[in-house]
Amino acid sequence: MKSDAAAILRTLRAAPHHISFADLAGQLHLTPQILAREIVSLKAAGYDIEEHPHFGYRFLSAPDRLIADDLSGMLDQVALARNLLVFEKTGSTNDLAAAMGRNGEPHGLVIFAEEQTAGRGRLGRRWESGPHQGLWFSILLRPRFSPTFWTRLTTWAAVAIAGAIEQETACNTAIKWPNDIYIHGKKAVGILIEGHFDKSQDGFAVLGIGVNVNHDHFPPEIEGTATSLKMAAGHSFDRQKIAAAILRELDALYPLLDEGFASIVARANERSFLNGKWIQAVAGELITQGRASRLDEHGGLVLALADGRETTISSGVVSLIIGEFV
Ligand code: BT5
Repeated sequence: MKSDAAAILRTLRAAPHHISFADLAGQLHLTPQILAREIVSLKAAGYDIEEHPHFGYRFLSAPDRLIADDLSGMLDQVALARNLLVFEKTGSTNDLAAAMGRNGEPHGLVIFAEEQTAGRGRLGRRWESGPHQGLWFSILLRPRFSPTFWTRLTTWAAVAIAGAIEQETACNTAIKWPNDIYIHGKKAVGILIEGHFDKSQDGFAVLGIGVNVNHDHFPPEIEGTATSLKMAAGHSFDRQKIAAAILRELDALYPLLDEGFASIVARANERSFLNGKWIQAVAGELITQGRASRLDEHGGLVLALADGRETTISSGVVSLIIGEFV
């Protein structure tokens, strides 16, 4: 897509009503011939643009494809999405972003793939990322703050993504510590943060995000635990709009990672799926059982143990304990 087309889309999307041919051409400094030609190409690419004989143009819908220029056009001023790429198919977007990070790519690279053949979760677990149904993307971050605070990234990401999804879908979202977003008790989003440190250069982090958007069903292994925005809301969504909302919210909350993290933790506590529930956390060899009470100021999960003591876990795989606590 050329920049004229991206500018036309940006203006049409932002217009509350129809916009006349003359106004659109004037605002974008396009000749009538170029404007007419670009509109024809956009329609041929699957954009639904109404042409009213008196009122002019109105944006109706985008094709169900991620288009880098269009998405970038929706993210003006979003530093986190400085450079945005879309691949039709790749192994894992986290691997692509890491490879570009090792080559010195600066902060704010976003890589989407319409399909991942080796999408992964934590501990090498598989992440189901079929074509054109979800948002599978990774963001390259070069935080300016000390790596000791990098553990904050998961809480920041979860709060921003949960908030953006709630705004766009009107579905209630809950954060299942540390890295899942649940809707109606099932997982709709997974987050995977990987830190990369190399003696020869500053370190960087890759934030991987998987959002189930328009799935109608899932493979048998996860059908009991996974959901999509469509399954939760009862209708499908424009994936680009959801992606843009998530990137905007991540960008807006990014400064709070450094100063103001307490407000992110407060939001995470408000949305916590686990608070008040009996859980078992497994971190390497260590297994801890207790009642999740809150997130602490670093985003760690505070557990009340059966003997009355408290302990905090900073990472791990958490499952609910159903039935009596022992
Ligand atoms: C996660 O891991 O939830 C992190 C997932 C991150 C995926 C993104 S997509 C873009 C980027 N590129 C990548 O390669 N990864 C990131 P974890 O907490 O370990 O959860 C994994 C578990 O979730 C699996 O073992 C399944 O049980 C379940 N699962 C797999 N695919 C799922 C899906 N699409 N929706 C819901 N649950 C799923």
